[in-house]
Amino acid sequence: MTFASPHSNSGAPQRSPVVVIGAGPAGLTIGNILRAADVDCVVLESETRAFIEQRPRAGVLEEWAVRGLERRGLAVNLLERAQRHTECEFRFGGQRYRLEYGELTGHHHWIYPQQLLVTDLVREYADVRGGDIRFGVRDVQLHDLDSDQPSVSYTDPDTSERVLIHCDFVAGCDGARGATRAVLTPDRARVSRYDYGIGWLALLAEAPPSNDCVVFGMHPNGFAGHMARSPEVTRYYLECPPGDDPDNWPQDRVWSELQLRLGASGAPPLTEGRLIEKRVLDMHSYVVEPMVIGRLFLAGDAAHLTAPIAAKGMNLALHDAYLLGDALIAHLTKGDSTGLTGYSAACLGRVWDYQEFSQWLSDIYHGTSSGDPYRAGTTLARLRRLFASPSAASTFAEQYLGSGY
Ligand code: RFL
Repeated sequence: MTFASPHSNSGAPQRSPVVVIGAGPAGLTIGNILRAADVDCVVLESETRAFIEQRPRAGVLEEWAVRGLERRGLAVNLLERAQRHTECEFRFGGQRYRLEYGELTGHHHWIYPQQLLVTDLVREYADVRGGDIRFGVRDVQLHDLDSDQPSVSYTDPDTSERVLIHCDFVAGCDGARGATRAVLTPDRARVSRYDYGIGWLALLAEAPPSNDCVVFGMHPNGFAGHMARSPEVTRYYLECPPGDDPDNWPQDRVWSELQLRLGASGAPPLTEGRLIEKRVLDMHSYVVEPMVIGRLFLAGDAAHLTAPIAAKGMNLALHDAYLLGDALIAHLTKGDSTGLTGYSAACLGRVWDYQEFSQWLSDIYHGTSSGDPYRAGTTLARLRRLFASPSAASTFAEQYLGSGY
């Protein structure tokens, strides 16, 4: 089947070997890899540069992912400014339990807010490597993906004219709600979706971290999480009913519930601050298989969403980007298609591994508040095992760091 839709072109059609849709971590990393090899591409982004440079999301990066950025000359600021984390803390039954995953594995996490990484990647791509990036584009459409002459069209925000770009390949890096969703018809790709049936109130507080590491609180009222982002800003999560209204959570209620769910003997109270983000996430995940549709190669959240349970999404986006960037260069500069042919399978192994770990961790986070005494009992047994059995702790550490894959 050919995915084609009528397109008009107000100006002369343009041409670029690769069109990247979306300037998130995945799209910008691919753009940078291509530019470093002198392969031209156009990055199309629906938001403004200022907006994407300030959009707060992830913050936990795995060591292998940062090494990948470093190898490609993309981690200079990160390595200067990011914090290293080697431990996490579980709180349940009023007690604190420390898991020293750095000691167990020799590996660590990096904490670096996603918007800073995006800022670094845009600057490197557009200002240093001379890459073509077009912000504020509207109504992106993909055409003729099954031919060897695909194209992408969009409406220019300044002239309101349609622009058509012919290319060899399209990199679909436009996240969970982008234009590439329209291509995912059941005859082209299988989308496996998992709904956790719970909500998380995702919060950003103008307050310094209250602990020197990530804290997971398992409380009968629901899960709560604490994650450092910077010396001034901390991310918190509170389990809530799916579809809950953030207005049901005024500042006072948020802080009293966080203090309660994250409270434990010997733990100082949380440092409170103004809430600068408050949104409800209906926790779900999905995986698109295959991640290739004709000449469209999906990467990052466009191909697989991982609920932010185990902080895996941005790491997976970078993994895809490394593989796709290198495979496109091999094809376009040496005629070697091995990487492109194996791309989907090479990504999906890690994707499913991380999906499984997120699901396992979700059971731990939410078992004690499920209202089901049987689930609460097995959850507490798992938690106790994590701190009684060195091999259980090592397995957790390896999966949490993504170092064993
Ligand atoms: P992004 O970052 O969503 O970027 C997609 C880009 O595409 C643009 N776009 C379009 N452009 C053109 N035309 C269209 N039709 C378009 N539609 C969309 C968008 O504006 C955007 O700029 O996808 P990418 O590159 O795949 O990166 C994925 C990550 O952003 C995501 O997985 C993480 O943020 C997930 N995540 C976390 N991942 C981690 O690895 N560690 C974490 O600690 C972590 N914490 C989180 C998270 C996600 C969260 N939210 C938003 C659910 C915490 C939260 C609260």
